[in-house]
Amino acid sequence: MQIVEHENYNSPKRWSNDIALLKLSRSALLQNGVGLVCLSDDQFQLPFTETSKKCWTTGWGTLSYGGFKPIVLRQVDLPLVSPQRCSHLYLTRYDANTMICAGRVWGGVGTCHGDSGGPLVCEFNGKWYLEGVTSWIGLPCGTVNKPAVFAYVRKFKSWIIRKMNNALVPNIATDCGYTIDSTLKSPGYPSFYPKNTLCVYDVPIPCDEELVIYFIYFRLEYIWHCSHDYLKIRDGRNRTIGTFCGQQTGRSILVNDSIAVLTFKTDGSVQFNGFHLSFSFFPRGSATLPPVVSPPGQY
Ligand SMILES: [Ca+2]
Repeated sequence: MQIVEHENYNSPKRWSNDIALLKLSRSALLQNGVGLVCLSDDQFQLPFTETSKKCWTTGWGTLSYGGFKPIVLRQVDLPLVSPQRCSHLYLTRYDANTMICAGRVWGGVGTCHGDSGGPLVCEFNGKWYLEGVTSWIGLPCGTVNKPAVFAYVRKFKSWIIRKMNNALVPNIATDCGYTIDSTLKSPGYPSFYPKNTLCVYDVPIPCDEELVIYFIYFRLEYIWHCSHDYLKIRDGRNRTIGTFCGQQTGRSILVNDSIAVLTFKTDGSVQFNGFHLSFSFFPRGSATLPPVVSPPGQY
């Protein structure tokens, strides 16, 4: 696992930029209790003024100030608190560029010790979006006019995407090709790819979108079951979408998940020119794949 901390954590104020990314060494298994949330989206307006519209936070933190921790995950709905109001309540401690506040005026509910790092999610059009990461709260927790403060995910979106895109560079071998304008070329392309290569590329797929990988050019050594050289495409649930070798130029592959993982492996003999792929993103359910005529060597 890799931890990507924010470079400006605790600056300019205490707990400013209180956010980090975890890159898992393998994909999480999505199942009961483990799911995905959409990254906040600027097309939806945050409900600072709609007191009827609540956002929710969850956590394993203490049930009262200095109290016990729960044995089940707890959740509570909280109205957002406007930046003006939060700035008024917390004065010098509040950093409008990196913090967002939520809580009821009279307190009684909210975050407390042990909840930090948990989510603040809001619903738009029937989907849940991550808008905050639990950071700190005025003590004692749950008192009047002490809203919970969260890392302001919207303000970190470009930072998150930048850090995630850095993950698009291969995470095992070096000299594994590179990306330009949403395309990926095999190492050495258009010349022969090297022998005994293993490259793994992660392609993050935005929420509510699906990915079409188009093989602009594709030529690997062809052998039954692609056991010598291959490009394997898997999704975030570790399901294999396809393992490809031989001549596959013109093929399109659809990935409907949060990430596509591409593994390129070559053996010690017989090289070809490799591949040049392009990545296109479409709203989920809207991509159409052109038919491929008599594809050789795909399993
Ligand atoms: Ca080979």
